[in-house]
Parts: sequence; C-alpha cells; structure tokens
Amino acid sequence: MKKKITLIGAGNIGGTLAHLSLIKKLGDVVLIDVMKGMPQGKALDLSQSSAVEGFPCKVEGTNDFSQMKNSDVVIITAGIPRQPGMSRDDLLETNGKIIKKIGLDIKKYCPKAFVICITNPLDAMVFVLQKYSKLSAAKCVGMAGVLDSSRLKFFLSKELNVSINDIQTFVLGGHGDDMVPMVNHTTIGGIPLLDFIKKRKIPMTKINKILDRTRMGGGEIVKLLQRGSAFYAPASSAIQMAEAYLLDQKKLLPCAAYLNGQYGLKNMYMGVPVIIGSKGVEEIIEVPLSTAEKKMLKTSVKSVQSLVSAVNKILN
Ligand code: TXD
Repeated sequence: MKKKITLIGAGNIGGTLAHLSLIKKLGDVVLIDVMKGMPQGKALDLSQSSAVEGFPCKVEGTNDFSQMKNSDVVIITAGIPRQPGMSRDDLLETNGKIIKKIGLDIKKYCPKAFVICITNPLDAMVFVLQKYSKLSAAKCVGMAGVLDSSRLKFFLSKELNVSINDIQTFVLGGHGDDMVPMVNHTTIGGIPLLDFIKKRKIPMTKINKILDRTRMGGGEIVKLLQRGSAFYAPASSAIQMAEAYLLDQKKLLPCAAYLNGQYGLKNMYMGVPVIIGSKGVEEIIEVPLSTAEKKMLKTSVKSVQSLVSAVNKILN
C-alpha cells in the first residue's frame, strides 16, 4: 500500500519536501498550510509535473488540518522563518504556539505517525511537539544535524579537494550557533581528518574557519537571500530521515532526539547520532567526547534548556 506523507507548512521547505517526496516516489503527499489557495496551487503545479517526471503518487493541497488523518510520516515546517538580523530564538513565541496546536492535531489525527519537526528554534520546538502530541520519543524527532553536517561536509570537500561522499562527520548539540562539530570523529574515506590535514599540510586555522562557517551556515544564507532562509538543503536532509524510516534503512544520522540519560542529559531534545529504521529512532549512539567538546556541549545544552523553559512559560 502507498504511504501517506503530510507536510504541514507549504512554504519554501514544504514545497521542496513535496517535490522530493514525489520524485523519489515515497508516497502520496498532502500539503497543509493556513494560507488560503497556496497549498492548493502548489499541489496543482506539482501534480502537473507528474506528466514529465512520471511519478505514480498523488498530491493534494488543503487548509483543512484533519486531512493529515492516518499519515505514515508528517514533516512540520509551519511557522515563520528568520529574516536578516533575527536569531532562531526570536521565533520562539510565534512558532511555539503554532507547534503546540499542530501537536494536538497530530494526537487527534495520526498518533502513530513518524513526525519530523523542522521549524525553528528547532530543539525547543520538537520538545513542544512531543509534549502536546504525546508521540513516543522514538516517533518524534527534529531535523537539524543532517543539515549542519551537510554544510560541514560541503565546506571540507571544497577545502580538501575530495569528494563530499567520502567525508563522514556529524554535529552534536542544539541547532544554534553553539552547535558542536565533531572534528575528532570526522574521517575522509576512513582516514581521521586530523591525520589527513597534517599530511596535506593544511593549517588547523583553516579548519577552524570552516567550523565557524558551519556554525553560521544558516545565517550566511539568510543574509544572501534577504527574504527567508535556506530551503533546498533543509528539505533534502529531512527527506533522508523520512526515507530511512519508510524504507527501514537503519541509517545513522544526527537528529534532535529525546534524551533519557544519554550524554548525561535527561528530559530534553538535542542533536545526537541516532539509528533510524522502521521503528523510528531505534538507538541513540553515544561517543566519547574530549574535554573541550564536553565544555562546548555544556554551553549548547544551556541555550537549549533556557529556550525550553522560556517556551514552557509562554505556552502554560
Ligand atoms: O535545520 C533546520 N531545522 C532549519 C529550520 C533550516 C532552515 C529553516 N528552518 C526553519 O523552518 C525556519 O526557521 C522556519 O521556522 C521553518 C520553515 O521555513 P520555510 O523556509 O519553509 O518558511 P516559509 O517559506 O515561510 O514557510 C512556512 C509556512 C508558510 O507557508 C506559512 O503560511 C505556514 O508555514 N504557516 C502555517 N502552516 C500551518 N499551520 C500554521 N499554524 C502556520 N503558520 C504559518
């Protein structure tokens, strides 16, 4: 039977998610947005592309949230994105209220779905989503780490002049400017990054610049676009997570997952490496951290925790 994928928020990322889902033949797509006409218009446009692309899946656009009923996968981008000069945290109140309502809808219409939150500030929003949807922790995740790692991979591949596909890396912590890129766990075709750059005589200062550019990767695009934020790479990243679930791929991906003791943290969402398969988050992988990484992670944890307590106050 064909799977049903609901995309809540039909803006830049939502539209791209729909296009990718259809081209990859992942299932029938429902695009939901509060804006009248827009999801319907995008769905019609996407449907017409099936004549060329030849996908067998249907796509519908609607303003009716009950249409998410019995979805297998839900991906949420509803809310407002950053404008130049705004931090992700400036979105807290508006997006918090939106995500709370969507959480309650998910509880009502598709409590068994695998749900991926993309809306910022990510780690706080996925916490709110899980709280109100009552989804199991395994079925409720946030997308940020795949994107942040993709940015790091891209910058490294350019600097090192190697294929992006040969770079293995991940980013730990919250999706903020204090995320923790895992240099010690980065390999180039199996060779540790630090050995690789030593051999090539690439100074560590260059790598540090790349790490900073990764941390600020979202802001760099916001500034260039002048309206809205990145959407192609975020959509690809979330589709990789959805695909891992739908096809039971057991992929190891950095995602915002609910922590219950892992990394010494409890009752919070944060970016960690997880295995995604047909049960959702099947395992959280813990890796040893250096003293410096532990310190950086602590800072990132503090930012996430203060956002969560701020949003809890707003919503209660
Ligand atoms: O790594 C990550 N997690 C991210 C997150 C990377 C990039 C962008 N990230 C965040 O995704 C960004 O900060 C935003 O919070 C979301 C969505 O970004 P997008 O670029 O798609 O924003 P758009 O184009 O403004 O689309 C948002 C849509 C828009 O069509 C609104 O009408 C709709 O959300 N919207 C709603 N839909 C449903 N229900 C409600 N309540 C609602 N409110 C607004």
